[in-house]
Amino acid sequence: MSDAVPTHLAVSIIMPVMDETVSLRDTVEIVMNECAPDIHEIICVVSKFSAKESIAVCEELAARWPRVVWMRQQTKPYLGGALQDAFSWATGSHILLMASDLETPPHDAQSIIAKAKESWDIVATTRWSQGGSFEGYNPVKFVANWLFQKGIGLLYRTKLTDLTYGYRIWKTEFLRGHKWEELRHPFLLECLLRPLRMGATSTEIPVHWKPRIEGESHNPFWRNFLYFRIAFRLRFSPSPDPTQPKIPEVIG
Ligand SMILES: Nc1nc2c(ncn2[C@@H]2O[C@H](COP(=O)(O)OP(=O)(O)OP(=O)(O)O)[C@@H](O)[C@H]2O)c(=O)[nH]1
Ligand SMILES: [Mg+2]
Repeated sequence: MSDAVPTHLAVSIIMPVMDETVSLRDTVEIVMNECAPDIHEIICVVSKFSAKESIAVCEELAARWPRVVWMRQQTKPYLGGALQDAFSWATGSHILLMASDLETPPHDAQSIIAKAKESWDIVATTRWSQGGSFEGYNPVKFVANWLFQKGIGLLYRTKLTDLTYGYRIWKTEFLRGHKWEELRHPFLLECLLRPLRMGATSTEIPVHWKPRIEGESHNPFWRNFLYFRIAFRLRFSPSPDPTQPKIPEVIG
């Protein structure tokens, strides 16, 4: 770790948007109020299926912060496709991924960025340890999620405890040069596992998860089983770079 803590980062915040309005506006207002000096840009990624009310809010926010907030339509399909596109558009030194449905509590962005200044390659968040928690989470999903985190965490020998939660920051270089495979929600796992396989250092901070207050999830429960596919495929495929350890010796 480097000793010198930088005063400011240049963070590209990526927010995928489908049917959020109030939640999207709250999210952007909170991060602009609390993290503005570290924000290089906020990219609102919309799809051709995004609600016109949501697109109107993106336009309103872009007009309010013209050199910071911008909106662009994804070219690849689904959530994973939107994120693959946005990762390639981002020009900041760091990429912070968060949702626009308030399920990634925006007041925590400040602590995530502060932690990233300590020079970690990845700062993830966790609902599962150190005081992280859930409120109103489906009980079946809760148990399934716990089992998945424990199992896949062991398989990858990582100390990170919430591998599927899409609220984290990376040094941008760790999201470059990958041949991404997942187009749907399992991309949230793939974009963590591939950098870890490159040897990225990582840590996590606890957050409290609350369900969205508007719009709906775009991930039906049965599709969560698809997370296993990328987890196993990556674990047992050859390391991308033979000079890098397949599984980092020490993580976090
Ligand atoms: N641009 C774009 N945004 C999406 C797409 N799918 C989901 N999103 C947005 O991405 C964020 C996360 O999606 P959700 O469907 O809520 O997924 P989640 O909360 O991670 O998953 P669950 O807990 O399984 O519901 C939300 O703000 C969605 O509006 C998509 O295909 N394109
Ligand atoms: Mg959500």
